Amino acid sequence: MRIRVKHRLAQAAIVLLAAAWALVASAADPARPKIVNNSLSAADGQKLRGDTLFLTGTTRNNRGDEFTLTPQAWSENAAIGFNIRRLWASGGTEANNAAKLAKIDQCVDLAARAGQYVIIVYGPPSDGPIGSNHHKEFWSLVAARYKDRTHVIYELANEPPDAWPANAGETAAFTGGISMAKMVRDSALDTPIILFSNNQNPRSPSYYQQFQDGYQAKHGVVWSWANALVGFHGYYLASTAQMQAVKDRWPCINTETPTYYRGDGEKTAYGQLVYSIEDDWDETVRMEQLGIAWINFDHCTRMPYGEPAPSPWYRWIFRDFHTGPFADYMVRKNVAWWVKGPAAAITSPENCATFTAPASVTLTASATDNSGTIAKVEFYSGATKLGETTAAPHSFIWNNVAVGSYAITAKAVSHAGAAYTSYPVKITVLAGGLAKATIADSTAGAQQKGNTKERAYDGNLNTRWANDGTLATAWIQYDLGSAQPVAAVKIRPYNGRTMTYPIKIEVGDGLAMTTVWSGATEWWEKTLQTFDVKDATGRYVKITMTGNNSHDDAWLGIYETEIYVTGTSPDKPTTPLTH
Ligand SMILES: [Ca+2]
Ligand SMILES: [Ca+2]
Repeated sequence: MRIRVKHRLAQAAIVLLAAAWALVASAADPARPKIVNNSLSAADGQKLRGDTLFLTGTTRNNRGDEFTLTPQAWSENAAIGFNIRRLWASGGTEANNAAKLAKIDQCVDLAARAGQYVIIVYGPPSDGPIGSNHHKEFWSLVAARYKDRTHVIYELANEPPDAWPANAGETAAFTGGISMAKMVRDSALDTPIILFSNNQNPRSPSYYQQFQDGYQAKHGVVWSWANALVGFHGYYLASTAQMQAVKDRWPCINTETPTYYRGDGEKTAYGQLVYSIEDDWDETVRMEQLGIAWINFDHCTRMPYGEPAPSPWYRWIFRDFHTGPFADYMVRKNVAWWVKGPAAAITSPENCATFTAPASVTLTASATDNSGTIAKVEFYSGATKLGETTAAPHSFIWNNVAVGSYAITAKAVSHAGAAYTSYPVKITVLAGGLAKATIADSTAGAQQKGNTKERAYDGNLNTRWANDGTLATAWIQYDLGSAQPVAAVKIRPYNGRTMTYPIKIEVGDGLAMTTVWSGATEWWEKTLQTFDVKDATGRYVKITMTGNNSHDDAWLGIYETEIYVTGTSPDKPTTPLTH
């Protein structure tokens, strides 16, 4: 008897300890988020912004699902300025909902310790529409469990089949969702609920009106939007006007922001064809401009510019594939939000711009300061200060620039003395008197069917020569018809937006070739890159490209090539090379 009592006391102590521990963790939870301007903000007023972690059944993190259960996964992005993670809690074996609870508990605690909010999302259910079987079971286990955790948000269903535009009968399809929403709301009165995240775009306001009307008809109470939001994704075909129309009427959040490449048929890592929409290819920027909270679909990691990343999806958040790192890009778009203190971006000239000596280059920069005011912007070429401005627009004319290559930066300094140096814009100043040579013929190590070598010099920036997908080193050799004094080479490299790779340029008679430039291509594909090669005379110009660690390496190629020669005549005849 006494032993049993002791045992019971011990059990009670354990329960009390567990309860006390939970209470401590709960006390550290960030305060409830709030709906501000029809979107969701943290208690401190900052818009919710973040990315996604996966609990199970996917390797999308690229660091393994187990990474999600580490403190680092929840803390590292606070440095970026993120304040939320979306936790993908379905996937794997959906039947094991109960087995996931311990992991979700852990994530909820890790989020709180990192000062982060967490969205728990389920879906898509594989066993039917909203509210069926495993889906219903999941929320019956989860809804009440975290109701007192003030940093937790529930997203009822990710892209449920019945929320796809192609599916007709939306009213009928809401039946399960209307029941589920009631169950979750009754179990967690104060927890923000994100309704069914529509794929593609926010649906018409009538879609949500149908939900609201159906909810009231079935349950006899009005659905409250005081702590509920419309969820949507924006992969394609969504317009800013559509999003604005929804936001005007309902609280909303974008729970999957994709990255749009420009409208050139580029495919994402998911194999989706994406389109340029209003030439605003970065969904994040649009969300910022509309004042809508957003969650990137992938896990984002702070990446120093130019550092090889596990996948392009790690990179995107921190760099614009065309115009430098994400930070500078957002400053240019005037939607920077995470930089505490000054920030700056060179807005002109564009990266890889080319000038003719003696050049007069107008340098212009955007500068912002989220926590103070800008005292001055200093312009630099490398470590050399060129000049400074104290008032916007921050513009400075750099005169008499000699032949050479320059890395230009703008350094914003706040009145508090804090400073931020922009990502460099690289420009080239070529000697005067150069003429574009005619490329008469070419040979290549390999070529892909349809992307033949002639396309590398057909005058079209958007047609290309491609390697054959197997040869590790890609090379192409241009024949100028006769020996020419080669002074500079311009190319628009393929894949320049996603990687940089070694390149070698040689000039010679086809047998004896002299290396006139070697180094790495710029991370740039928007325009031609200029290589001010060591002047050398020869009939042939050979470009060799070596891939890095991407599987795309063997498809390296060149969209367009321009070879520039000086006006002087070749000093000796060259024996034609027979192929
Ligand atoms: Ca071309
Ligand atoms: Ca040169």
